[in-house]
Amino acid sequence: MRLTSTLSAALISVATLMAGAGTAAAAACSNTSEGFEAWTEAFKQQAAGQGFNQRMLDKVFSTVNYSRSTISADRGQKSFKLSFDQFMQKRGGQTIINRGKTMKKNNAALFAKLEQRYGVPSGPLIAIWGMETGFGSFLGKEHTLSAVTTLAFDCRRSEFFTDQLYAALELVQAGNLDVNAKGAAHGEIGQTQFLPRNVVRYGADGDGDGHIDMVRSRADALASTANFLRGHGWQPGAGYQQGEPNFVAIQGWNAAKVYQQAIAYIGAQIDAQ
Ligand SMILES: [Ca+2]
Repeated sequence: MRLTSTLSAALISVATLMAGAGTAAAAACSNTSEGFEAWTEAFKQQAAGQGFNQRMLDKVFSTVNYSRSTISADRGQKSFKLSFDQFMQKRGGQTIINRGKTMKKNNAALFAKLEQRYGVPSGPLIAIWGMETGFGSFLGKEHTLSAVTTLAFDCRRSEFFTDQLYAALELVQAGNLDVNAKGAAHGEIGQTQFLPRNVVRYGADGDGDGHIDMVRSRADALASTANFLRGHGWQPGAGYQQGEPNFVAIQGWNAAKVYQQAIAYIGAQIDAQ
């Protein structure tokens, strides 16, 4: 999931934060690493004031460092300008379709259960899983809590990522995020790359062990993805190609048109099996 997909969520989160503001204002954001320690100290106090466990906060922030690679990834973001064919080529669309069919076969019981529970067939779930992380094979190398804290401190989208940081703390406190977990450069978590707030909102315990583990549990990651689509208006039994009702839910996943088209196309190839 890329950031552009969460614009409306960002606006809501900012509004929520503004509504809850008036409490201790966080220390000033910065466009360099200068002041990071002071900012995290102020943030810790603010979070403690909101009821987060002090020992948990101490543990989390003892692992957090300013992430230059996150900032460099953030500054280097480019918009999608590829045609659909170029995009499929670049992302290895045909390989995802081929491997996806095998994944469908090998996880038939799981996908049957997800379709029954959420009304979402395996195709789009497998398309997302394949495109985001190669079916869980590359989750990213950034320390998630450092990435999110760095972007909360950085001025460019400080409010949005401050809300993501609060969501990450909620996940840690609930035992749903390991403090050492690694993921993508903007703090996207696990096999289908959810931002922390989306794990809080849509995270689902697909394997029934009492926790939501987006990193190690494919059942949890895929159940959460199905729940995300359902939460974005998925209608069981309706189509998901462009112009059909469920394409709207796919648009909620990623704002880039070629990405949406790729999910619909790859999904249809897999569902046709
Ligand atoms: Ca679980």
